[in-house]
Amino acid sequence: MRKKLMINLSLVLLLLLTFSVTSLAAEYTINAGIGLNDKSAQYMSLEYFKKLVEERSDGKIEVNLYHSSQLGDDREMMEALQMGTQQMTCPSTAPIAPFVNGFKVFDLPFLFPTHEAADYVLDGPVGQNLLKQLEDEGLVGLAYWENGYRQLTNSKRPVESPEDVKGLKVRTMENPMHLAAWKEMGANPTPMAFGELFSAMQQGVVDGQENPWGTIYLQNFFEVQDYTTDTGHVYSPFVLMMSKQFYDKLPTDLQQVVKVAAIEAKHHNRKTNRAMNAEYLNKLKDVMEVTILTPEQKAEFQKAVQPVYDQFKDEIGAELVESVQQQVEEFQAQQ
Ligand code: TK8
Repeated sequence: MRKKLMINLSLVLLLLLTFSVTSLAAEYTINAGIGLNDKSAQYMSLEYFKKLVEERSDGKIEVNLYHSSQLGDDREMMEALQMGTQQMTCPSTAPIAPFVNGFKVFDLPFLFPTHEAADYVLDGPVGQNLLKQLEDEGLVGLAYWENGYRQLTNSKRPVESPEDVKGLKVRTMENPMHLAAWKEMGANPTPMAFGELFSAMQQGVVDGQENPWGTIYLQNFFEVQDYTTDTGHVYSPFVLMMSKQFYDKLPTDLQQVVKVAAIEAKHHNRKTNRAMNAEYLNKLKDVMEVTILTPEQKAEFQKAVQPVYDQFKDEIGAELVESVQQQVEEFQAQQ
């Protein structure tokens, strides 16, 4: 009995020692928050980022992950980074627009014809220059990750044309481009933080929303939405970003560890997200009425939202809009 007690005691001591050594080794703590839950590709890629950073910093940096808006909504988390009370987040570009106006360009409808065209522009000079502009706002843009093509869901009726959208109360991200696009189709759009969305649909405050297939499935939106349509009306990038206050405190070698891990996790994220979105569209066919638009039907949506370009071109910056469109054409010509 006495021997057994001694063994248990030494085990507890060993555990305490290990824990204290690990926490002692961490000189820097990154608290990273996102809005999606821990089944999302975004969270899986953050786990991969965490692994790379903790290993390559020899434990000098520890990364704590918080999902499902535990640390606040996208805007609140970006403000926390500016204040230095949180170290990382990964919002869609849409809520970034109030911080750096140029990010609005990525929320122009039907801007990117393919994932690869999006990668080409985001990883090219235009996308990278916008990331650089975040630094004036106390944010360090590390890499573009992927949210994906946004698809409409609703609880009222199948949607095959812009006509079917008329009168639908559609939740949008807090971004004027999204509001304008749905107004052009005759919907009643309501901007709302992601964390409030599920209960708003459940209570009928909104009839519908739009997000990639992975989000629609993994956040259980199908429990409160009966119909979905592959509108694919906007390609949403995520921006993995860090508090500049925190980043500037890191020694150069650890800044490099973070930057390289963000890029490696970007490739992991795009690959995982694309595979998951294809898989979850199939799963949604078992739980929702899925409308797959013909090319002619999709062209009707593109035509309906075209006025958004004229409405916002000057506000975004005509030169920026034209350079992105030119880069897309350049990429398409190489295919
Ligand atoms: C999650 C959001 C979400 C976005 C939205 O934090 O708000 O609908 O698509 O992914 O960023």
